[in-house]
Amino acid sequence: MNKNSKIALLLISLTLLIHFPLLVKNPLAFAVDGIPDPPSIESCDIFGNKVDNFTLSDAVYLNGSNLEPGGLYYVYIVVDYPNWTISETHISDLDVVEGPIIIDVDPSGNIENQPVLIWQLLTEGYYDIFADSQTDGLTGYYDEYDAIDNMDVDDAGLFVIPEKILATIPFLFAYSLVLLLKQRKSNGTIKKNGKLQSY
Ligand SMILES: [Ca+2]
Ligand SMILES: [Ca+2]
Ligand SMILES: [Ca+2]
Repeated sequence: MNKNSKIALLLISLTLLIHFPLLVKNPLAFAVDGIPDPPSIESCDIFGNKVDNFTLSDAVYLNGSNLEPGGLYYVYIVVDYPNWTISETHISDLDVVEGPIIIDVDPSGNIENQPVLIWQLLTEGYYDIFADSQTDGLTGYYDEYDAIDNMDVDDAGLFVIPEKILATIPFLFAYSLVLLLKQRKSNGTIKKNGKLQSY
């Protein structure tokens, strides 16, 4: 390859490098233009930080976005449901543990005064959250106007465990680490004066 060809190749490469992000981004930007993001809800703490693992003494709060502006929703905490299907899943398919909690949506599509408290006096288990629009779509059915909190922890939107288990996890981890180090030490060898010696 002569010098000019190399320079040409370099220029083409640089041009592609500079424009590649635009080439990738533009079709996507075009595809999503005008299509609003789907309604969304998420379990969180009192400060609005996303939380998926709770203990029995915690309280569950909810954040929401892209909901129907000015709309009204019924929110349910349900036992983790694996088969959410648009237009098919009905409230009678779900094991409701809390709700309906009535929430209002502000003009921006967020839950009014979020985060809002949706569950106290928790019980152990894996759960999803279902926000069923009462002002759009089919009430009682999960449809495209609704939002669910799902698939954060395995298949569930959140889970609740006793404090004891949560406090035990760091202890068990530290204990396992000590055992592991002890094991390695008792099986280990060191190099001393060029020879491998057990210690
Ligand atoms: Ca609905
Ligand atoms: Ca689920
Ligand atoms: Ca969640």
